[in-house]
Amino acid sequence: PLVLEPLLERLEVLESRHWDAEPTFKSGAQGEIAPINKPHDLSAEVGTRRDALDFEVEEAITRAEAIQPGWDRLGGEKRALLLEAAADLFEEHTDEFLSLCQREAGKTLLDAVLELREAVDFLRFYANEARRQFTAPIPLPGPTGEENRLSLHGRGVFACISPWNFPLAIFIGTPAAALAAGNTVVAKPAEQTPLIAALAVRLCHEAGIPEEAFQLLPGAGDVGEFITSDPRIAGVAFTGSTQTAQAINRSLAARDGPIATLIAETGGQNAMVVDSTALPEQVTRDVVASAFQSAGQRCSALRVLYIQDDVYDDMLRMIRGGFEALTIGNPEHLATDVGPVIDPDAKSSLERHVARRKKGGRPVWRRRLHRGANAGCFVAPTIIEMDSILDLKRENFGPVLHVVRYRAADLGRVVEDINATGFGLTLGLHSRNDDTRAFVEARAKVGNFYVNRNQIGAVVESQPFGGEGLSGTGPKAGGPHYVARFATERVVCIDTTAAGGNATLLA
Ligand code: UN1
Repeated sequence: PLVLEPLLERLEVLESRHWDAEPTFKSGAQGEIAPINKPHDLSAEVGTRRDALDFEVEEAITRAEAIQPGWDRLGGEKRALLLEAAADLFEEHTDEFLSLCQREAGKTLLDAVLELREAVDFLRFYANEARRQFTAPIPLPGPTGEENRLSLHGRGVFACISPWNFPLAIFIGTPAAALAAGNTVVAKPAEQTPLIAALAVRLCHEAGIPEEAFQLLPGAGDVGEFITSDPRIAGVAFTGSTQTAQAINRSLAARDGPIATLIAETGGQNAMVVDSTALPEQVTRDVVASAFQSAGQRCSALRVLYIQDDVYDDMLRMIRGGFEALTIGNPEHLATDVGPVIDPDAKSSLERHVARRKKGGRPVWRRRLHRGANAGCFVAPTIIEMDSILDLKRENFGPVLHVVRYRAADLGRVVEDINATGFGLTLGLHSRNDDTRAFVEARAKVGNFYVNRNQIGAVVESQPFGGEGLSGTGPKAGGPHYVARFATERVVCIDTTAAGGNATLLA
């Protein structure tokens, strides 16, 4: 159980610890060292990152390829036990993970706790999937004298490339699925958050997963490009922007070698529709959480809120009340609701977006930032009125909510416009009318549809997560089909008659 007082004391002790991230396979060469600073205080160094050099990437893939057949032959049960041992170690190191979530990624304590929970859930869920789908072959029908069975196996070496917004949960989630399926993994964490990834990999090795089977390759986009251009990579699991996923897809297509699998979970332009039957207090709570928790830095986060015109003014007034009550500041303080965005680039891109919208002349509400906010990457939470979701040309990954007024008779158009963005990740609906729910549910092209609740925080196994179209390839992380997508299928057909099939035919 999480007991707050001793935990806060431990976090204080860990405040001065310096961390580092290096490639698992080290050549002894001197690579460049980059500092990792707190997003909320750019003058405070949390640790350092040493990027993988090209020949270290090549050697890592060689080692991962050499051990992969043995890892596959180990079978689902043994791989499950190792992943579960890693989950246990993650829980034992709760304080270190929470400290790194806060200091390296700028997460609030609430978000840090949820992050670790999700990481552990992924490890345990995929361990069970290894047991369920990778232990005994599935018998298939056939005539008497013939035995047919289908089994699942690893494809080879998987590259797992993960984002900074879930530096632990997604960093460990895709490798856990790939490993469960009998692949070995080279993992490149986001350049902003390699330290928590390095701790995760170290604990996996301590749990008994061989070093060659799961290797860390820190670095920026160039390291990722070098990894995915290697023809020995059998598959890529990527979470991040739609543009990067498209670039990886092109790079995989351009290689000579096996036709690689791409599993991508990308951006969104997520909407919520609130009609006149919705309960205002509930809407307020869920809108504020969906748009501003995690400083809006979730691909599931709410970006465009449609409110029916009859209730528009009252509903917006209440939402603005909830918005004004948010505490913005240092994520290491217990009272903080909204911390920083990840880095100066993220901040300036959001500021440019808000400035352009302000020029448009429609109302814009912004929270005032705390004293000292300039030392870090803080973006004032913002609400902007506009006319349609189609006015947005791209995803704005931060604490910015757009609000649109609609008439009940136009609900069909609203859903069409949301679909027309081409993204299809999350959609929220607040309505007490079952016909409205059925209408929207039947038309919305999204991966995750949430009714009368917030639209973030999908739980492993209960709400498998992932979108369609510009939002990703599927299948859903934390769902029953995910691990199988990392695998290849093999069918064995045995003639069990004494003489063999051909002899029978010839007789
Ligand atoms: C992401 O933000 O990259 O449901 C995906 C949620 C999370 C989203 C993860 N599972 O909020």
